[in-house]
Amino acid sequence: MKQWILATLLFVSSAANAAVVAVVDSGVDFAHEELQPLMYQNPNEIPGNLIDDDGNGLVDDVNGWNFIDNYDRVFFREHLTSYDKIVYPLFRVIARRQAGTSRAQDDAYWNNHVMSLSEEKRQELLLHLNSFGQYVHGTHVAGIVAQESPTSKIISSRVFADEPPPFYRHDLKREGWRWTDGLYWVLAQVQNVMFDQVAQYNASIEADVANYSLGVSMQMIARAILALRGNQEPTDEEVSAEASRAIEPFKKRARKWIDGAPNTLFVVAAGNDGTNNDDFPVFPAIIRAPNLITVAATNGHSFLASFSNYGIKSVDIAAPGVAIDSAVPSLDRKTRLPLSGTSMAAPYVSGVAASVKEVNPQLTPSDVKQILMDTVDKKDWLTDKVISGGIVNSARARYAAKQLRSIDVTMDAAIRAAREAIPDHADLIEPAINNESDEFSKALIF
Ligand SMILES: [Ca+2]
Ligand SMILES: [Ca+2]
Repeated sequence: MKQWILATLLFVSSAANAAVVAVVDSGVDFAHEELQPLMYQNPNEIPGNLIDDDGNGLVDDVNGWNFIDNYDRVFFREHLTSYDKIVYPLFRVIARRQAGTSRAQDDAYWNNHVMSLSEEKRQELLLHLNSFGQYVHGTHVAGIVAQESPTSKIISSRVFADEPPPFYRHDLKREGWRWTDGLYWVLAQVQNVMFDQVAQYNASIEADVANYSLGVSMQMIARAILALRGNQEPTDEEVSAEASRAIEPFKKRARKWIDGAPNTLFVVAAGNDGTNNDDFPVFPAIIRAPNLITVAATNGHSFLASFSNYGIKSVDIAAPGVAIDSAVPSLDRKTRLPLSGTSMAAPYVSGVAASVKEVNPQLTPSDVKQILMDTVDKKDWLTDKVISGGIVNSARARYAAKQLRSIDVTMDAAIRAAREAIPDHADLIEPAINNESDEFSKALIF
């Protein structure tokens, strides 16, 4: 009897209108108990028979595709054992330091496990944590989508390898440089072709939302190009001009893959340089399209995260992105960790977008974008930072989407009704402004 009830509940929770969310990232660990129920199943593909049953060119693509290795396996749980268990408690401490909520015992832990190390060991540990952060990245992002949209289906498009390319560990001396910047650079330069394939794939599976918690700072590319030309100490103006020039071919290419998937809403992280994307573009965040929304990160509902990029012409909306708790791969398959970055803000918006689409499947990607933008919690401190001037409000967005199920309701009326019915999000804990700015807290932003 109990089992029967459970089965019924599972059936009910699997919504008829389940939105499909593509997580374009480092691969999702669907073995995690929070993600297992949301795993997408390609209905036209028989798993493991080495035949491309649905004829989309990909053999046995049941839960996604590994675009790096070009096969069906998207996650490698066996790599989990190469990480020291200290990564779990350390990431918790680091997240509280980033959020400005660390406690006395955090400081003690920090001193014992980080500050007591030699400089060399500390750098090794930082690389180890960075590598782990990348390994868990896709799972963490998917977990955030799952929290906002628990009845959606998640498909994993893997575009990162577990190990960074080694030749990017020494180049480009810039404060706060992270190896992921180098990795993104490689991806953007060499594998923009891959992103074409990813977009085609997202379109073929009719993904409603595609989350891109990734990007390349064109500032980095511009500095590298200028350095190659012998200009080692360029001015900001020179960097900005070179970045704007260098991004043109990327934009043209991206336009193709975004226009080629008109039924998918692309949700893109703004980037973690703490700079203005209008001046220093980040790809693909800089792309403007009716079916693309770019997301900055806030600390709770209180202020723009210090690392977050912004741009009144090119960043659409903000969402919480500091110390966000979500699923990570672990032996017990149920562990969560807090991570920070615009990579964590974007999937919050993706999850809200997916739930909006489930509330009203008739909405187009541009409708969903407009609803998200027009139902934000307006904040004075975001007025000159993001186009919508506010933080996504999930309940209000869904309320507006629901109003629009009636054909006599206009978008304006639906937004107005939603604004009247649903109050701004109340932030119960006001995070401290003076968050820790140690090397780890600054570098471990995703
Ligand atoms: Ca196939
Ligand atoms: Ca097959």
